[in-house]
Amino acid sequence: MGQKYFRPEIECASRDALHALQSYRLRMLVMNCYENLPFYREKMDAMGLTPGDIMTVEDIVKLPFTVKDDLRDNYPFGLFARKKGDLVRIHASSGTTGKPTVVGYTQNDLDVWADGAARAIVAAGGTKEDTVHVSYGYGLFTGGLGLHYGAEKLGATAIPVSSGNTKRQIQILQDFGSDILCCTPSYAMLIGETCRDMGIDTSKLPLRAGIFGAEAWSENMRREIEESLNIKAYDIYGLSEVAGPGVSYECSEQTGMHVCEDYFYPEIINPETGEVLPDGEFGELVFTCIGKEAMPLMRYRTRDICALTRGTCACGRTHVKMARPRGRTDDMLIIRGVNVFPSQIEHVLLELGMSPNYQIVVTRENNLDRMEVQVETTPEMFSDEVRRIEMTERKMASALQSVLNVTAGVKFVEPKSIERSQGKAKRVIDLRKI
Ligand code: DLL
Repeated sequence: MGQKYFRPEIECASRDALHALQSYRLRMLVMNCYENLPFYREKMDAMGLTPGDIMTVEDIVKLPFTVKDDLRDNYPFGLFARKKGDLVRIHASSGTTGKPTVVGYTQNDLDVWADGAARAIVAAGGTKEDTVHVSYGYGLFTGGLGLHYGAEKLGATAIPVSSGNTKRQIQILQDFGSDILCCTPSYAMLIGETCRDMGIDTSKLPLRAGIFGAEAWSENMRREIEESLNIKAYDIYGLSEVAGPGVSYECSEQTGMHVCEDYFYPEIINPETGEVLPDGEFGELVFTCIGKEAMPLMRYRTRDICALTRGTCACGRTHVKMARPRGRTDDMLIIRGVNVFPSQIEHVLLELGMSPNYQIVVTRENNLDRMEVQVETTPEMFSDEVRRIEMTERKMASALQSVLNVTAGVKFVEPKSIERSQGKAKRVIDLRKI
């Protein structure tokens, strides 16, 4: 019988105990920010706030927000609340535009992060007896080292494979008998596809679970991965600004991801007004790093669109759950004035039994936006006559129109013609010159 929790006293703590811990840690965070970061001291002074005004977590709404541009404006180390000698690691995330965001960690910060990742592995059924195959990239990206240290903290055996060389990944899965695979969901799909091409019967592999995150994925994609790799697939969420993977994770119930809210205090806000939204409503996810020393962000706006739900989970954990992020406020496409999220398109494709390998190409012709969804044909469709394929394209276009409220062209492309990703998939090619 495996273990159920990594730290039961925290993961299943009473709400009162959590409230007291969060309030205490919030007070510490505010003092740390006020004393060590001119950026926050100036903001608080301008708002007429002193550290003494923040006593319990309910007071968090008085604090200022932090946005990604604040990190860029203070590039590289301006938001570090500890001197260089106290840091033991630096990560950075490149993002799509501008300077990277840089994050520093003390040893305590790394322990906090590894604790979250270890909780995630245990929640996915992992134990110290297991071998954890880590195919997230190692390097400035937090995926590889995050799961790696989580596995070691648990006492499991980490295999630092990193991403790439898919055939070698499969060889290691076979020869080393990995129990748990950690990578992006799009890379898990590619590993499954490559196993099939190589004629490998995945039911013969010891692999039994996967911990997939770092990008948005859907329930349908979960089913595809579970089938092709013959495993149970779990979601994991995190972001480098806040720590890395393990900020939240799925348990056996798979009805949302438990946030490690003893370290990362979550809120959902209306992205336009900044007002806090009630549980269950979708809005922008915000985190306050109440467990961290070197980069203790206050109310960091993640841009992820998400909702929170409370109540003790059937798994026994008491920590709040976050829904799968629906997309990001910044990867939302605006097509002829209509907001479109790649995840909505993916949902429609998979509902109709199409390939999960797709790309969205946006162009502008005569001042009018045009969106084309390119989807790979499946091997079965390949033998279909042209007329049938055209009919399917029309059926998909009409399903997309009714979900998105905007017209999208659909074009089938040959199997394997859309570039596969070994990290985060690139779904949108926006060729508009605006
Ligand atoms: O992606 C950390 C990570 C590594 C998480 C491995 C999970 C597994 P960043 O590169 O800073 O960090 O990107 C963070 O990725 O704000 C979300 O938009 C997205 N993201 C991360 N996990 C999920 C998930 C890592 N499970 C950004 N579902 C976040 C949807 C996710 N989006």
